[in-house]
Amino acid sequence: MARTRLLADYRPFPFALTETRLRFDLAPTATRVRAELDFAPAVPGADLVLDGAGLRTLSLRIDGVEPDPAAITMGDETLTISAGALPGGSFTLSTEVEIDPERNTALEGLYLSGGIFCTQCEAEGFRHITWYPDRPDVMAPFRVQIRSDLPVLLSNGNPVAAEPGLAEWHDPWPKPAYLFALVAGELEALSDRFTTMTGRDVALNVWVRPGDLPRAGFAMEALKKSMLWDERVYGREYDLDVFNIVAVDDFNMGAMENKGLNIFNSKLVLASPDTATDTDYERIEAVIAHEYFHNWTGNRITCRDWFQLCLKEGLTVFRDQQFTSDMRSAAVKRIEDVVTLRARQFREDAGPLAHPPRPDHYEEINNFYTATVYEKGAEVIGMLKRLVGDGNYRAALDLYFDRHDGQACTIEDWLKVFEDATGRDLTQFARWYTDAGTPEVTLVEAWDEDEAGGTLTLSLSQTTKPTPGQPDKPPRVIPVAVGLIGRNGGEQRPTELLELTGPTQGWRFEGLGSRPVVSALRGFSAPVVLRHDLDEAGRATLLAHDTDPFARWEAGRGLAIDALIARVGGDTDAGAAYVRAIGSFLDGAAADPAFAALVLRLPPEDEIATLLHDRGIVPDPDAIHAARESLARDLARAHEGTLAALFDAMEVPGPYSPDAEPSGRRALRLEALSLLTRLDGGARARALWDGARNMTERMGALASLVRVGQADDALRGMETEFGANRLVMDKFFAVQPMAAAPGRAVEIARTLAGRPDFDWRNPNRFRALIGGLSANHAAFHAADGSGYDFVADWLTRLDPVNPQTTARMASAFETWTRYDAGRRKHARAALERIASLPRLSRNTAEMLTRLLAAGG
Ligand code: B3K
Ligand code: ZN
Repeated sequence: MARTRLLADYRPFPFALTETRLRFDLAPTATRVRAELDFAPAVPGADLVLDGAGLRTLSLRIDGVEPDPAAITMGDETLTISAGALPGGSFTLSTEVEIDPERNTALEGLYLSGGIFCTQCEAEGFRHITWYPDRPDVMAPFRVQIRSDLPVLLSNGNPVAAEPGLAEWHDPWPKPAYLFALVAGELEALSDRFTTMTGRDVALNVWVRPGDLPRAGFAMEALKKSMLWDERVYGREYDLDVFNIVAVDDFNMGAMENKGLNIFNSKLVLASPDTATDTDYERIEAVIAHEYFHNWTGNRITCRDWFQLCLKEGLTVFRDQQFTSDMRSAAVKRIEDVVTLRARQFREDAGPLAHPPRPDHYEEINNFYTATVYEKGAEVIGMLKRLVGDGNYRAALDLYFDRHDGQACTIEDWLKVFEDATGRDLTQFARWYTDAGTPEVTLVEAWDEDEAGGTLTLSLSQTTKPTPGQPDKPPRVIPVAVGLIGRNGGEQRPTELLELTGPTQGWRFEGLGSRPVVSALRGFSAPVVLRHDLDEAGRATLLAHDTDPFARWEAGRGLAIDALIARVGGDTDAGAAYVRAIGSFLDGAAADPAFAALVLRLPPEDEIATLLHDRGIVPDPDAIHAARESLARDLARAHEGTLAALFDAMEVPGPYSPDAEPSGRRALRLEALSLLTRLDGGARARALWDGARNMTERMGALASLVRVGQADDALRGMETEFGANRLVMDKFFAVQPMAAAPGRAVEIARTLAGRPDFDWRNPNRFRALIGGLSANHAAFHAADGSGYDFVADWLTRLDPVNPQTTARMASAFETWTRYDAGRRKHARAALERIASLPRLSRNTAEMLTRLLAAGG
């Protein structure tokens, strides 16, 4: 049933909640929850509306007395006590309910994961635990009592009592219900301590299942680095006596920032060289940091309502990106972030699910934890920082923390601190938060040799295509960082930030002597599509000489894209300039292997489809796949010797370390391998698999073997060695449908789905296989509709069990309307089949309505 929520409908909660006391008597199928809530009226005469879902209510009292039943109205997920039944002043509401964690397969509220009780309350999960004003602007200190025979009983805040069968926790920092957490089970801790900048001693624990302790050390190190970094860079100190992290196997997303008790998907905690790849290590470090950073940006200062989600998520992503840049290579991190942004957010912005970073309506908020809210939310902050400068950014953040500590805030509050700290008017800038769509910026150059010793005029113009519900897009302020490189490779002008505010503007650069190559959108200074007709020689110059690493990488990317698009269009030999430029680049590749690995990687097929669609061409997934494969082969053939030498030279001797330097070498080695496999049929990959000394080498080798259909032995070996390790087996389920030849991938996925260890109720396993297939562009978009059908069948099956993960994965279909009529027919049929499910969840229903609306 649709229930549209509107930003415009926001009203403050008419009561203050001064304390929340909870008591849990844990039992797998019948947990009792007693709640005592101390309310003080803020608006006289208001009814008290509480949220609740799936609760068996045993009692409800106001100051110890049962109210007249006539004063209580039950709604869909609400309970209203009419004002007349409430005392005029403060009162305590006590309730007792029973809930069933074992049958909670949706993994929202209190549930069991492999015998461990755990919770997930963001966004609206707390209402599955007890009657409560489940909205982020109602904040209270919590006292929690847990009764259970299980040995470890955790909640938020500081422990105040622990005896066999009972634990009590007190969280003094007022928080909304979405930050509540409880964990109970047989767990072991890796423990450490941290002394904060003012000398407070904090106990740190990473809780895992017995047996997993040896894989918890990296997460602990990442936590300590994050705590130190936030003190050093943002002046933010931790504020409780303990900080607990718990790893669980069944989790709908990556992790959750509950106050003092972060709960993590085990794949983002557990790591050892033989089970986790370099990429896993980097993600673990980033997500541990992200959740920790939420303690200030999210918890101490939270969101007034869920429309403001990017207030905490955009800022916290921005902070975790800064952290990773500091811990590793800033250039590499920036390029990786742009690759992800284009693959996920630009794709979202260009399709039926487009929405602004701050949406103004939704049916189901869980559908808005998106690339736009997170990653574009972070880009918007990056632009703000670029526009006001680093010093002003820091001053604005200091003001934000001072002014809003303990509050539930809005994007307007956020922009106001920047206006107050810098004196800058951010009215136009605010459009980045309210307007959906990716602006297209066109750069046109005019060169006049004779004027003022050689003058270059750059004219920039912007347009943004309509998005659902937003036909008109007024111009935004777009910071475009530009530098000029001489034809001989030297930098002629350092980076300058051009602020495009109107539809079209021009800038003049005089006294240049000879015509330079324009290096535009340096550092990816704004999340826009830049159209800049740079010729092949210009791009090659930038790839060879640009001082800005992003622009350098982008120049190589541009050459690759031109080659791929020409090949898709039938010019099968296109790309000589690209192949040549990569040849020169490879000579110096060993100097920065991580960067070189990114330069060597061809754009993903889905991105090529997006680019074709942007140019008004209907993408043919088979032709795109063929073009990408042929270009990879030509590249390998042209540089076989160099690539083979790099493959050998980039071997990392000695014990494994996940640090940036050795990871970069392995990344380059595996890029070289992936190209060489196109020539040697898998010989090198097999040898690497046989001699692999860590999971990074194994997975690199395995992906190459799967691609050429030579992976049977390796896959058997993987099962024998790692059959009992869930996280490694997730990789087994993911790599096959993802890397297999498109013609075989659906059949491979079907076979995998028939295995007894395809535990599809586990979100990681489901995402591995179903997400793996949807990530294989030409297989998912198979002309006969088999890819769509496979994914739709599984979404149909998962929806009654876990709506949140189903709805999330339905976004695989977000590009369906850009393909040909035959494919569109299959996709529509698949989507309509899901939509016709008798009891479709609100989550999935909303996604399908939006997806199908795009088909006209
Ligand atoms: N805040 C959580 C995400 C909650 C998702 C709810 N559907 C994790 C994070 O962004 O840190
Ligand atoms: Zn977050």
